Formats: sequence, structure tokens, C-alpha cells
Amino acid sequence: MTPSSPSRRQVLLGLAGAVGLGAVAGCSSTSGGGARASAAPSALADAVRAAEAARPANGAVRSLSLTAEPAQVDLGGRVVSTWTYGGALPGKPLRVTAGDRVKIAFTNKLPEATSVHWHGLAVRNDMDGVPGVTTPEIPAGGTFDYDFVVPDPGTHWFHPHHGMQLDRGLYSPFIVDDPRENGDYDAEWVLVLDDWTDGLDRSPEQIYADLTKPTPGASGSAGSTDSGGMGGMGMGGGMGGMHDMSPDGDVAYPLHLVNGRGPDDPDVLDAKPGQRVRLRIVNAAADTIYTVALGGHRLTVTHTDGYPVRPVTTSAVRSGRGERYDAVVTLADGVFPFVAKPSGKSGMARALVSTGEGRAPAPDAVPAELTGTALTADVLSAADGAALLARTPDTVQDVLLAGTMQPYVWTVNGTTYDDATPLTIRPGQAGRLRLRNHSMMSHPVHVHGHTFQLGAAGGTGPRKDTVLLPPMGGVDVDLVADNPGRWMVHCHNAYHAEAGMMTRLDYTF
Ligand SMILES: [Cu+2]
Repeated sequence: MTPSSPSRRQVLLGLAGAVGLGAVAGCSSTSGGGARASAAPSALADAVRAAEAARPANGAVRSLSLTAEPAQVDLGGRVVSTWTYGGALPGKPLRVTAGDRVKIAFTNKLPEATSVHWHGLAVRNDMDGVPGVTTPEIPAGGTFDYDFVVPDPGTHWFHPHHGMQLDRGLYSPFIVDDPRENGDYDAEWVLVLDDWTDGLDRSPEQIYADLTKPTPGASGSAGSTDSGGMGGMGMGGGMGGMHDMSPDGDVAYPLHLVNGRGPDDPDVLDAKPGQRVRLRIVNAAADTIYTVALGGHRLTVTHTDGYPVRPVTTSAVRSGRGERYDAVVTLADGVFPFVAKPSGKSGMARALVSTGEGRAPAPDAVPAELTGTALTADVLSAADGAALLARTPDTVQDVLLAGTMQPYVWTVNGTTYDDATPLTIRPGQAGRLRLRNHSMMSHPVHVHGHTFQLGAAGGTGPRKDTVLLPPMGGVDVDLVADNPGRWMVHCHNAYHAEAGMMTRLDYTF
């Protein structure tokens, strides 16, 4: 029941007193430890308050409640005990309008501490839900009142930022409507993808323990993490066969889900032929990249990570963990499989789209749309008005990802999070992060509190908060330091993050 490694927990707890949002969070500053503090607490807290006050608000206040709790869920014929938001899988979507101030009364009914991170929302730093860095962890039985103005329209989601809890059932969509968008479609569906083990096989904590267990005879020693070139490549044999020998994930899951249902008893989405439907596709998986397609249809991708792109029509979309893609589709007459094929892994997840008569395709039917080249974010362009203003970066910093399967250690800039020296930026600066993958595994890099633009600010790349780096791949991303705080920059593979592949972007004053 201890989700985090002792060392990281100690660092995080130590940071709680040291990093300086104490004045906002109501903690008193005590002892330091871990990564260095780089801003006076009061300056940062003042800046966070000022940024919130300047955030465009529409005056509406939405009071919501949210509970994390153990529950039994039906995965489509298989009932398991897991942890959920509100007893549902996925948790019921939260839906608000950009500019709303939301007050979310959160109750933790889990048997251990947790937190809620609002993935994709550039909220005030002290509501970002990273225990010990931005927000206190919420103990078992505890409550916390989240309170922030929602800045970013689009398809987002929320999940814990605590140990391996994300790989249980703790995830929900967070849909933010754009009052300026007229919505040229008849209906919309949220499709949440997930890789599932809890209650069917090992727990996420056991998987993590197995991954990090020293393997007799393995080459390398703990801490030698810069040999990244061979990291993860074909080294699964010693891991009890759990590794799929693929660069796209470390864990073989017994089940893959769309909207909490396995392929044998899928979610059925009803519509009428000819209707235009907006699909909001959220990859909530801890370790799995999915390629998604709707049999018999082509998808017109309109957004990624909540931001509009110039529409591109494609047969399939490849989505890394944490990414979101919105697509519009005009539905034909019949019953069609919406399939999410896990990259490099066996099995598949699906939902059914039903607009009329017809027999449901077999659970293992693979739509022809999945066999072609799937769209990835790098081919998308920001829609008009969605790009950052062109600026020469004031600061350019490297984010080098490396690591190995044996030992199971994943690093940013040569260290695990315990020893990280944060990236830094000053308020108002334009920053460029040179994301470089020096390993043979893919990594989805997620930046909290900001959306970056792929390529250069003012260029054609899409705005995103999570970008999937292929093995040995890289991309430059630009962002604007308009949301002061201490922000996580990390791999959104939950196992890699837990094994150290995290750093921070700290504002300095
Ligand atoms: Cu990773």
C-alpha cells in the first residue's frame, strides 16, 4: 500500500516545506531537502495570486463535488474491485465553460493519500495537485477544496499525481466548453482509453515492484542511467515475460478498455445515419499507446490536447498516454467498431457505434482503417489563432530522456527526480525546451501549467501539453512563462515517472 518509493516520498514530503507555496497552501515552512528551492516563498505566492486574478473569468461560479473511493466496477462481464472517482469507470465527466470559476469539494475515501491533477488545464499552481510541490497531499479520509478559474477550453481529464494510482480506475474526462465555438456537429461522445490490470492480474504497485526488482546477472548497476541507447530494447526476458519487447510499453495488460468496458461487452453509442459526431478521445492509459479508428469511416481530426488544429482527415490516429484527440465523423448506416489497438501489445479495446440495423462485428475484428499509417501530432498544424506569438526564446533548455529496463531507472537530464535540478524560467519569458529521447523506448512528455507549441512559437506546429517522443526522437517546443509556479515536466508513462523520469520547471524571480 505504499505507492511511491521511500526515497521519492521523502523528497516530496521534504519539498512540501521547502518549495515555497506554503503561504498559499497553508503550510508552514519547515525543513528543506531534495531539489533546490529557487524562489522566495512570498514572491511566488504573490505571483500565483496575481496570475489568478488576471485570468479571464466570466463571473460564473460552479460548485462541484468529487470523491475518490474504492468500488466494484463491471469491465464488461468481469467485476473487479478498484479505486474510482464516484464509483464509476471512467469517472463521470466534469463539464464547465472556459472562464468559470470551479470549486470542487474533494473527499478522499481511499485507504491512502491521494491528489487530483487537472491534466491540460493551466490552472493556478497551488491547485495543480502534485503533492509536496504545488498542493498538499490529501490523506485517507481527508478533504480538499480545489478552487480555480478554468482557462482552457477543450478535452481534458483528471487523475491522481500519486504513485501508481493512475493505473487503477482513477480517471475522468474534464470537458471545457468554448463559448466562442459554435460546434458544427449533432452530438458528441467521450471515448476514454485505458490499459487494465487491477483485480485481474497484478496490482500496479506489484507490477512496479516487479519492474524494479534487481535481476541477478543483469548488466549495469543502479544509477548508471546514461547508457540510454540500449534502454528497454528487447530486455523483457528477465522481467517475468511482462515486457512486450516493444518500444511502446513495458507492461502486458490482460485487458484494454474503452469507457471502462472490455471488447466482449462494449459500450454502445447510438446515433442516426448521417449525423456528425464529435469524438473526444482521451488516452488515460498508464503504459499503452493506442491506434484508434472507426470501422468504415474516416476521422477528421480537429483538436489535440484541447487546442484546435487545421482539420486533417485520416483513417486512424495514434495517441500516446495523456494525449487527447478530437475528431468529427459523419456516420454511415449500420453497426461499426470503434477500435483502440494497443501499440506493440496484444489485445484491443473497442466500443460499438450503432446507427441502424446490422450485426455487431466480432470482438477481435480489426477494421481496415487500422492497417494504414496513423496520424500523429507532428503532422498537425495549429488552427488560426491557436499558435503562440512568434518570439525568439529567452531561454533554451534541454530535456534529455534516458533510462534502462535493467535496472529499471528512467531519468531526465541524467538524474531521477530525487536528484533533479529543475529547469528555470522567469515570468514573461519565452522558453524553448529541447525534448530529446536518448532511449529505445517511446516517452510521452507532459508539461504542467502550460501548453507548448511544437516547433517554434509562431510556427505551424500544434499547441499541446503532452507530446509523444519516439525512440531516439526529439522535438523542440516553445512556451510562454505566463503561469508562475513550480511545474512538473515528466514522462506520462506512469511507470517511467515513478521510476524517476520527472523534473520541474520552476519560475525564478
Ligand atoms: Cu517514459
